[in-house]
Amino acid sequence: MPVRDAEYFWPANDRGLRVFVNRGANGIDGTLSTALGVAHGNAPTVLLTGDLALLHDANGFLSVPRLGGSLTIVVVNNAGGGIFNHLPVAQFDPLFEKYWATPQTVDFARLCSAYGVEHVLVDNPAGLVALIGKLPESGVRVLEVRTDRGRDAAFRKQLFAEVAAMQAGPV
Ligand SMILES: Cc1ncc(C[n+]2csc(CCOP(=O)(O)OP(=O)(O)O)c2C)c(N)n1
Ligand SMILES: [Mg+2]
Repeated sequence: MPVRDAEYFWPANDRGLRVFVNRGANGIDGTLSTALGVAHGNAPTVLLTGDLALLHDANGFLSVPRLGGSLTIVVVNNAGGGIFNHLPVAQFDPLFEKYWATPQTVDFARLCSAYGVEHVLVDNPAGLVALIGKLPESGVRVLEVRTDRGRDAAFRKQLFAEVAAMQAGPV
């Protein structure tokens, strides 16, 4: 969902940021490696990613020592695939949780430590804004933001319903 949320909710601006998305055939594979490639030799770069997408390419961290530049990874950790909460099958628990949401309980602090990468657990919006407000010139760090898949999906539905109601109103 992070790429979709950016598409839905990021207001237009004139900051001149360059945006890359790793779509391909919709694969979540290779996301970290792509971001490291984008960051290499370029301006300080931010990767906004889900937890499963990051884990799918965890060994991408092996190329961190060769990175020329900086990458800040913001991982929205909702402990599984939140995108699937938007499918009709989401009503069918416990099969939904096991086979679609695919929950995981990886300790990202320890995963990062294994690769020698800095990790920060960010527990409030202001903290996140402060940490990405000034990007480092070199190195890789992971900023972990924990969220709740079910609550996120319900909140998106509420926002979309409000927008639809505004559009349906008198012009
Ligand atoms: C290689 C590959 N395997 C499986 C999928 C199916 N798939 C699409 S999104 C997704 C889960 C993404 O989870 P996460 O990165 O945690 O993001 P969230 O939906 O929670 O925001 C999966 C498994 C895929 N797109 N590519
Ligand atoms: Mg997720």
